Amino acid sequence: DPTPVVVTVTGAAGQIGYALLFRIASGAMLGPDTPVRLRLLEVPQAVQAAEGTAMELDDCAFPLLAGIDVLDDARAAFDGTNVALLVGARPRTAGMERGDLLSANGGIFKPQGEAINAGAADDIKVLVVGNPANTNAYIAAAHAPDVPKDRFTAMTRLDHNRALAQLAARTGSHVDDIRHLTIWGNHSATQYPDLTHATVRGTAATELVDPEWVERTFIPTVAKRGAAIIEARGASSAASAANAAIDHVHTWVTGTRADDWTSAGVVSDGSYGVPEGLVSSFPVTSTGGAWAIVPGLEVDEASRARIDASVAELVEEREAVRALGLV
Ligand code: NAX
Repeated sequence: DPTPVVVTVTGAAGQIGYALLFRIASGAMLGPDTPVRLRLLEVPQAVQAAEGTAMELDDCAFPLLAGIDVLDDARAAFDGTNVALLVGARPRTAGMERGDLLSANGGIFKPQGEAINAGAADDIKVLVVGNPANTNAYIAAAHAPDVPKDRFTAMTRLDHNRALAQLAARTGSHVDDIRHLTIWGNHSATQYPDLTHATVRGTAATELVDPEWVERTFIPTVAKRGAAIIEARGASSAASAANAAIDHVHTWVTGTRADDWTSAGVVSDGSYGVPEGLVSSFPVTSTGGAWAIVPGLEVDEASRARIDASVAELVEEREAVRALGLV
């Protein structure tokens, strides 16, 4: 039997955790031939709830599930980890200043970065879901100097999938007919869902939809979808977020299809004018377990302005965490 892949999920007792763990254990993330060993990391007060989820995982009798540990210690949780899904974060509460939000998350992602640095497996892959995801990934990476920077990623796959769904609905096509959509920048309302390179069944998307729909409907609908879900459901997106996390890691491990790319927050190498070192969303391909930013795309003037605006927000967040001494 192959050695199980160790998958650590933080925030395991939360709502995304509940939607995520069963799919990982069923093989949806790493495939039907890869056994997994789950490590659930929670804060002490939520360990009991995570143990309840572990009981339910046992009760599924998943053939691929090699074992489950529930832990409240980051060092133990990331020891030997191959895939880390950092979901647990401090949410912004009413009236909270950005500095307080970043400080609270620095208090989570700094020690987790250190624990990954200390004990994770050599092939560690990290996906940060917990918000502010890009900057949390930046903080974790900064505290893991021995881990290659390209192993730290932030999730914009949910935004990507939302953009696919909106464009498919508008063009009367199926999501699988669409290629080359991109989410640029921060996983926030400033993100830029870009269809200037997208095709629908081989036809340029820009020939199928009018610019006014793109500006007034497509971009804001994708960027504000999280708020719309909260409004409708009375709770933030959980199953779709978990699904996107599964998609992100699955693509990372198995690769993108030949004629397409996807979107992920990765550490910038300076491409497209995004300052080196920032964790920003780009069009990316995955081959052999490594992401690469798609090179050489033409960026029109309107796209340039939108990318710059979202990247400016990332720069501000980086300055704020520097000023707070978090990196
Ligand atoms: P919940 O509040 O349901 O769960 C969060 C869990 O994290 C809680 O059980 C909490 O005890 C745990 N936690 C807090 N600090 C921890 C620590 N230091 N170590 C381990 N666990 C810790 O939130 P949920 O709805 O599951 O959302 C989780 C995060 O995902 C939030 O930050 C949310 O903003 C973010 N999201 C990110 C998305 C993305 O596309 N990148 C989309 C969905 C979601 O909004």
